[in-house]
Amino acid sequence: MPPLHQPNARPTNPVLPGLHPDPSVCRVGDDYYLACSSFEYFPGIPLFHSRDLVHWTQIGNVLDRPEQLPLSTAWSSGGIYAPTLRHHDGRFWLIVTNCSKDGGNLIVTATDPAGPWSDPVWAPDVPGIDPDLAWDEDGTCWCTVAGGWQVRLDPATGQTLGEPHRLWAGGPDAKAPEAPHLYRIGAYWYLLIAEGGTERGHGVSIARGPSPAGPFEPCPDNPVLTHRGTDRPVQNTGHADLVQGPDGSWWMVLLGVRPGGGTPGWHVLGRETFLTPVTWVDDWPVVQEVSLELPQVPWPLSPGPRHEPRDDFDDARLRPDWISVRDRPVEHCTTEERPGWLTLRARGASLDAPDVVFTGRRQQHAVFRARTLVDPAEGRGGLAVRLDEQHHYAIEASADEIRVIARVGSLRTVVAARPAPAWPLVLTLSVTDPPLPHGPCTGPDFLTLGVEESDGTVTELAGLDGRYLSTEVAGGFTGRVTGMYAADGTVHFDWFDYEPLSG
Ligand code: 6LW
Repeated sequence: MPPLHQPNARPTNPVLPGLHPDPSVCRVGDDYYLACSSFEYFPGIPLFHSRDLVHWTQIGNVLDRPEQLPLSTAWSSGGIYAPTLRHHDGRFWLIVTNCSKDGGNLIVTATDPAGPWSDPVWAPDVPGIDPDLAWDEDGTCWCTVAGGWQVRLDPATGQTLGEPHRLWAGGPDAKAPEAPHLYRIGAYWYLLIAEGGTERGHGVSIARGPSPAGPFEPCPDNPVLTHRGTDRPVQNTGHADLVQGPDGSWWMVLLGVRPGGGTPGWHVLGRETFLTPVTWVDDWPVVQEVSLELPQVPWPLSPGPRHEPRDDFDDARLRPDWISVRDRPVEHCTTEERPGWLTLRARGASLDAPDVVFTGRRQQHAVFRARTLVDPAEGRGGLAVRLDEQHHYAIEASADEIRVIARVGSLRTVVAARPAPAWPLVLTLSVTDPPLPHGPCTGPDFLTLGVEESDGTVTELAGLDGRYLSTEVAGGFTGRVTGMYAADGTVHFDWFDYEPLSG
């Protein structure tokens, strides 16, 4: 099985495929660290390390304790939005919004970015989402949020100091001026923002001024990056952060999507993290268009992480890339009850319930195969591709039956059913290109759900169009997550395979 990035191959964009939006990056010496949004999933905020900006290894999750991450009132595509990660005064600082009734803006710190991260300090008076932290030469901390509002902040207590004031908020009539980041670069303070909304109109604009509080003069070439109205394969480019390499070169990380199929195009992997180089002309950044091929980085590439196709669930702790819906109490998800197996104990009655017991991993490849060995003797559950409560496909096993279930909006149907063969049994999912012929109405991909017979052959029970599990159909901010769930009783899983078939 190839690693996600072939160490010796030419590196490709996205540098973090799959549901990894709103990247925020900082460098400490030769090491880069990057954090992303995680919405309704627990643990929250995947944290990555890299030596070359191209190969990223997940070293943990910033919010990995239930008391840091109350998500019970977070709707799907609510929860954790848009972190800013910075290193200041010997510590890592991360500010982020938990968009839920029990949430708000919060700050956590760590000396080791792999954790542990502190308990949250809540900042209730920060006036919006997408908070940024920047410190000036006097040590004053400035917090800037979506809409161009800014307030001074004591990041140790979360207390705001003084009244919020409005800075620059993009071009006239700009939709959604958000994702601000403030930097001191050379003689100026720069305010980088996203505008146009996170859909096809997304873009990146910038302004500069003499102080962190402005006044800000917009760049005459705004937007400095947008793919709106182009036929480039990467779309929705925006929500960016800047970082300088040790050699003085500048780089932008940003989110983008890869729509597939006919018109209007559907993206299924969520918003992904891309990398693109930046040069400076007249003290304004010039951002290279984002391609699927990376320009050569001016340093040797590191080997990059190896991703084994199989998780045997032999470790007591789950790998950091496993995510669960809203929480993961040990009574409902554990590898210790039946050693070498993942045991899921149902709570919500199905994948449609907000308290579903589901643990999965982000879909990171256009074409892949997943398999799991399930023991449904004490319950009902199986293998699912989830976008949210209303958009998922699943193959579900009970002691006597196997069913394929499709939920699309308010429509829920059992697509196929058959008696269960002897269990434990292997459930399979393959995601492939849509069948030929391709036309303007062809979907982005095709999902086949089936069961492995004792001789290893796969009996396909259903094939379903992938468009219904796309962001353009489901709405929201996330992407597909593939994994295991329990809908009733207790279900055990011996292993889970995720094998990219290309990409
Ligand atoms: C985030 C906003 C955005 O708050 O999407 O693309 C929102 N940008 O900045 C959720 O990820």
